[in-house]
Amino acid sequence: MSKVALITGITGQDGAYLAEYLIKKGYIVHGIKRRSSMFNTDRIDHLYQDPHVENRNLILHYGDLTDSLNLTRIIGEIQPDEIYNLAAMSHVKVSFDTPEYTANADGLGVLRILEAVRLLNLIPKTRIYQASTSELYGLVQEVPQKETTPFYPRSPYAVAKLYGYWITVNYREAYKMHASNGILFNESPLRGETFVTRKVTRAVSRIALGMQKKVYMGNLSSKRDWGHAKDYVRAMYAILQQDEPSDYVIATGITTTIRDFLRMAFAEIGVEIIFKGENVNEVAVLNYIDEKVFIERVGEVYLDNFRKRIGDEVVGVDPQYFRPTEVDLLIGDATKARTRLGWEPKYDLASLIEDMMLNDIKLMKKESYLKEGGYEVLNYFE
Ligand code: G4F
Repeated sequence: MSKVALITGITGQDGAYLAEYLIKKGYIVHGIKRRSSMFNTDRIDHLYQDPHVENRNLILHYGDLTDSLNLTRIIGEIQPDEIYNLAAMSHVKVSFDTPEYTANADGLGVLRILEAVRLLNLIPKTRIYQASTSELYGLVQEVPQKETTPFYPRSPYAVAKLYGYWITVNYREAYKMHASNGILFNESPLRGETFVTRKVTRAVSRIALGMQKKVYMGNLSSKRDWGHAKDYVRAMYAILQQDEPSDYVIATGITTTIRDFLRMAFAEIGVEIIFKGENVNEVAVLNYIDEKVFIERVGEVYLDNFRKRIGDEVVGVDPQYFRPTEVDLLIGDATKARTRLGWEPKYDLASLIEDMMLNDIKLMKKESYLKEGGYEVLNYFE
């Protein structure tokens, strides 16, 4: 008999990679997606099966973490062996604009799932993974951050996730549930376009192809520990296969500034940028092109136009992207996951950026065919 998994947030970055991973392992995967007037299943379209197909291994349900009746009905109907709660309002900056919704979905949503499992008498059967986050460490109290590092959340998002973390621990202790937290630090080519890594790889690709002149960023000095979501979903699965539930940090142990991420993304296409100025007046200028690498990664037809841009500003700072309270430094210590789960990441930051850039150059080329030529100053990114 195949095992049954339920993934909330299946249409997100981690949900898509996890669904693919579990299907390959022979699971029947159920996913909850929110109703939208637009299609929102791009990331899992390659896994989609028509409802008329027999013995489907991917089944989607409409639902929302703010609707306990809906969650309880779905969990009751499918009786999952494993629940991965990945759904959330996950944008830190947006959480300052929508704090109440964020608290409801990211905090109380976790409680709704735990209570549904308890009330349906599924505790002996169902194991629960809660997607906790490195943002819990916020104003960091220890470097690097591990499972025992005290939390200090710095956004409505992180405060809501703090509730999610502790209610998971509480239900584990109170009701002997197999419920665990993964405290993750991760990115990928499937990352939403408004998160910083994807915003950068999209913008660098567009600048290389002549579709955009410049990108405006927020705080260039904050540091993040970025790993590949493909590696991280393996850890989620491993956490639920342990005999005992527990909480784990999943991270690479390397931290990098946003400024250096920009340098590395440009370097991926053979371009050197130089940063000048300070604070809101900081800019990055195109300094040098390694034409062989540019031709290989982007294409010869784009080189002449790009050459003319040496000396141009390609990065600027716009304070609208600053956060009322910032998380300056995140760097995780995943020793517990490495020793207990045997988890090791396959990607480092360079190979993550390479994967993201290759993907975005391909995507943006497709997009540019749909537009007329010429530069546009576009700044519709978050
Ligand atoms: O990419 P970010 O928006 O991600 P953040 O805030 O670290 O949170 C993300 O990762 C967490 C896991 O580690 C998740 F829990 C969370 O749900 C979310 O997925 O911002 C990263 C850093 C911040 O310091 C931000 O101020 O980049 C800085 N930044 C600088 N310029 C920018 C920009 N962030 C965004 N989104 N856009 C900018 O232009």
